[in-house]
Amino acid sequence: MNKIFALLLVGLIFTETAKAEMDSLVSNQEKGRPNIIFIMSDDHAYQAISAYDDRLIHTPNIDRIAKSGMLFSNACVTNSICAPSRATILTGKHSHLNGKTDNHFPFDTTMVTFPQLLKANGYQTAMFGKLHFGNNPKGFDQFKILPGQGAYYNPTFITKNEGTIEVEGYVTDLITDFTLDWLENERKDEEPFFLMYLHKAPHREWLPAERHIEEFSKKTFPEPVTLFDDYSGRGAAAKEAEMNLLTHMNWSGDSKLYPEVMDQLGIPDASGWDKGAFEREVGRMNAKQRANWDKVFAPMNASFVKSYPSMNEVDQMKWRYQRYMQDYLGTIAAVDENVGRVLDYLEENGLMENTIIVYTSDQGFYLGEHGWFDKRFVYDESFKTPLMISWPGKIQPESKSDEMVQNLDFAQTFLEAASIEAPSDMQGESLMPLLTGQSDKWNRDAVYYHYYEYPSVHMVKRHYAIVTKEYKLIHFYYDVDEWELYDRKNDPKEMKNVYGDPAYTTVKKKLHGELEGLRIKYGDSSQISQQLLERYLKEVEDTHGSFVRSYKKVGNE
Ligand code: SGN
Ligand code: CA
Repeated sequence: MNKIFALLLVGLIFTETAKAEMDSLVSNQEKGRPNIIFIMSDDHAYQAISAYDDRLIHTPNIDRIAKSGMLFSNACVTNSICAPSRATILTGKHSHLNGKTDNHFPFDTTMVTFPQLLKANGYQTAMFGKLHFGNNPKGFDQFKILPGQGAYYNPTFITKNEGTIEVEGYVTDLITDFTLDWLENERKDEEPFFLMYLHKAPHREWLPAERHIEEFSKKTFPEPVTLFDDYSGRGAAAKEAEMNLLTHMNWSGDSKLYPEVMDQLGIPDASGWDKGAFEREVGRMNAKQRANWDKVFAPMNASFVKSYPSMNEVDQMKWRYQRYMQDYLGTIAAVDENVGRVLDYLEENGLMENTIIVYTSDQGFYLGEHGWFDKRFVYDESFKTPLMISWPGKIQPESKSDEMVQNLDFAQTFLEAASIEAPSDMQGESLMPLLTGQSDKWNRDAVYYHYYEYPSVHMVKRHYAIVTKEYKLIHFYYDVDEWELYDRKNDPKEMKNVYGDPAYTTVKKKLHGELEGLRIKYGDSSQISQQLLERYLKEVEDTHGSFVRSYKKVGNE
């Protein structure tokens, strides 16, 4: 009798515990609480992902996300620069409202970010990699982030629990090691998780991992048709930007000539930080890393010394394009391999089932189009950004969307996926209808853009714009007052400003009206732009005086 009673009791306790555990798992699923992994690289152009375009590089692992989910061909940002893009992602607000208009000011930590809301609602949260906010992320149980831009070799990390640490190795591998370590050792099965896995690569100065240097140094890449763009047909902004491969790229820092080779050839340090950029990055290597570097770059420098005297500008431009692509794409090889490590881990540990996986970049990037590198402009290569999202069972594999979605939309998308009500002042749209095949519930046909960081490195003028699938209307302001209009269908390379073309009078009028409508909708105005400009000039005057002194003119927005 006693025995039977004991058995019954054990059975009851077991059932109750198991039931409680089941309940919590079931309730997670019932509440539709998926895990979310947000993978973002820094400056990763969609032209350098084979799911979009396989002419430059194969990225089989990143492509796995597109194959099992949805690929967006018209995803874009609200402000094409690093920290502002991240602030928009985390707050779900345009730059003029979240305050992070440029890379100079630290992020306002009183802003509500969606990870804080996820955490408050039972999500485990972790961030590894590049944030670039000038302060630590809020709402994260765990983080290891790079200070500022971070370094490629033997980088320093700011950590939540161990202070600042310096770690031997290659940044893309290390960020992944931290991520996998957290998934394996800190994550608890009972609660859903939100993970931000944020690569520094392929940001300038584009240092590939040791294992990829030689392989990529031997490749030759197809040139974009606009490599030798002379910017005729557009206004002052394109002509005056300082991001041309021939005239504004650093010889040593970017193209990897040794500083002493610049001296030997009499090439001046025109940017003032050319040789310093090389020392800052290559100078961090340990003896073994440096030996692997020199194995490839010593012969490259020696052959350049021989060929340079007979190179004309066209030859130099072609050489610099190839060098740029070899290094930029070399860094992406490591990103792709490491994304593969994470996807393999999820598959092997049964974590694919209820997990949303996003791959994106903080903005697009020029890979020689218009003769440029860098970003900032609302022109397509930097305005658009790669985006693919998988969620087994919810998102149709190999699906595609050409809707105008923005980095502004992530916060509300993730909150909806987690069944959490979004704060009413967030300005995006949840992508859930698009992801789940209910595109009739999606009715956005135009997006708003505003770039602020000027005067600054690369000298891309302040501008705001409306973009639809068919057209792009842009206003460059401050030290110019110029409008540009592009016909995206008939001029996809954006070589001809048709603002003054009478054939577009009706289109122009309609777009002006819609642009004003968007500015009202999102709460932007000339007065706000003026205040932000004054705040910027005051700050920049203190820290970057030389930029402002030659450009200080009255605003004319
Ligand atoms: C650095 C780069 C620039 C780049 C900005 C912003 N120069 O200043 O080319 O535009 O970062 O990049 S570097 O020689 O110092 O690398 S962002 O991704 O952080 O916005
Ligand atoms: Ca960036």
